[in-house]
Amino acid sequence: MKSYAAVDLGASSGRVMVGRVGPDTLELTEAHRFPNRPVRVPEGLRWDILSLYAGVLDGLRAAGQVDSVGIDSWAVDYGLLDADGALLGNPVHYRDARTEGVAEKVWATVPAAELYAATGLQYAPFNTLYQLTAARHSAQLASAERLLLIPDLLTYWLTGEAGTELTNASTTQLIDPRTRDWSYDLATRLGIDLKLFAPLRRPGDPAGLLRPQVLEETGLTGPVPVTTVGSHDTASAVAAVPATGERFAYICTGTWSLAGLELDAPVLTEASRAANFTNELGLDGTVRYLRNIMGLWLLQECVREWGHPDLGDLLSAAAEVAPLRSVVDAGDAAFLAPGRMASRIADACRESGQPVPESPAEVTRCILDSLALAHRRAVTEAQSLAGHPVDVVHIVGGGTRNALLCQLTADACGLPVVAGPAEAAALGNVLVQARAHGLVGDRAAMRELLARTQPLRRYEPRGDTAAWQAAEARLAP
Ligand code: LFR
Repeated sequence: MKSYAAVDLGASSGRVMVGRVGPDTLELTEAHRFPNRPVRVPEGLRWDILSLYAGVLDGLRAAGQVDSVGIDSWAVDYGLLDADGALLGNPVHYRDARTEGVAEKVWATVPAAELYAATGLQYAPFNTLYQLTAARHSAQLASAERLLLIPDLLTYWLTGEAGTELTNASTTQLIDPRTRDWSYDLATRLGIDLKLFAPLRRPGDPAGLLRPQVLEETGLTGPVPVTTVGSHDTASAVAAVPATGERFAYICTGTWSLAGLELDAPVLTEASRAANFTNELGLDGTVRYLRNIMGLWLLQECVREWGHPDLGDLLSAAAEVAPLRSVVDAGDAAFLAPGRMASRIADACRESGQPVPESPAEVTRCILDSLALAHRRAVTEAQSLAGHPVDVVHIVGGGTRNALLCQLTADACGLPVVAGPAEAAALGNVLVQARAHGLVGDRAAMRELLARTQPLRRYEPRGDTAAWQAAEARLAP
């Protein structure tokens, strides 16, 4: 039996989990959880990266002696280092407004269709490519010698070794998903200096040893290796989908819903671009063919506005509200920025001529119906665009704790939903470390171990697909 520490940073909290792995064992316990509180300063919205790093160190101390450490987090964001290796300022939050209007400038040099054909990445204003373009004339970028994506930055602080992990690098929009290497030509045309990036490394690669100072601060006894995992949290979560066959779709739920398929090769067609599906890279050269849906962010923002009422009560009340009364497009980037979420949702309902949800229960029901509808659209369209039919939808991540959302998703998709595990990203992180150290076999063996050891709940679809079709038609442009 071996123990692995999984550092998993989400948009609203970070955690250090300890995974114990053996031939028939996969147990996860939480060593430490800490808030992730972005801060708005005059220049814009920033991540408090030092507080996150302090949380990681506290977590490693609480975890105790482990055989290895792995780090995953949200994607696209980065820190810049100067020639001395020191961090230049707080990393910019992907919800910051600096990328507004930037994509059009990029497309004037490389048209959107060409960009998609080269990178397979969906349009999202926060793709690293657009962030770097927005920062082009900044003093900070001018003095930067190195760019490290968030998990790579934390790994660098822990070990002193710099690398760029591939699954997360694929979200920069600077990677060619066919060669799984940098898109050199594109970077040159767009004036992006690829020398800023440290060499690519892949899940399973060694990423150095905890530095003596880190050992001292955490009370661990060296050597403790850091192992590269699928450092994009969604890559780790997809690795932990407990599927038993190939014909499955997945929805990674949390702040976002990432809904799609695991494929062997990217889908780079014009139809796929028009549907805004992304081809991010997963474990072992797989492609995460998926769509970003706003996810429980919509609800989190409302709950914040309402002064944090009891979530259980709110969901019970939402379950009593008439279904599909009003729906919004949960894929709409208009919901990306924080603030005034309940009234933005109400506005969207009013503008589309639907009843306006008033009470928190009505707004919550509108959000959950809208998410289930967006899940349905993504799962249906992914299958037809990729020519890859499925029999089951796996929901992993925090949303598995929301039984109403899981049931509505089964109803909307007209397919059984298997929900769990909730801590999928941490489990995928642990399993990739265990595999690198020879404890588990291939991806299928990892999934088989998950299916055997993790509590899962199955939701059968409840008829009435016509109601979902009609709701979908209400949102059609
Ligand atoms: C989920 C996630 C998504 C990515 C978004 C922004 O946590 O990593 O996959 O699109 O955050 O980085």
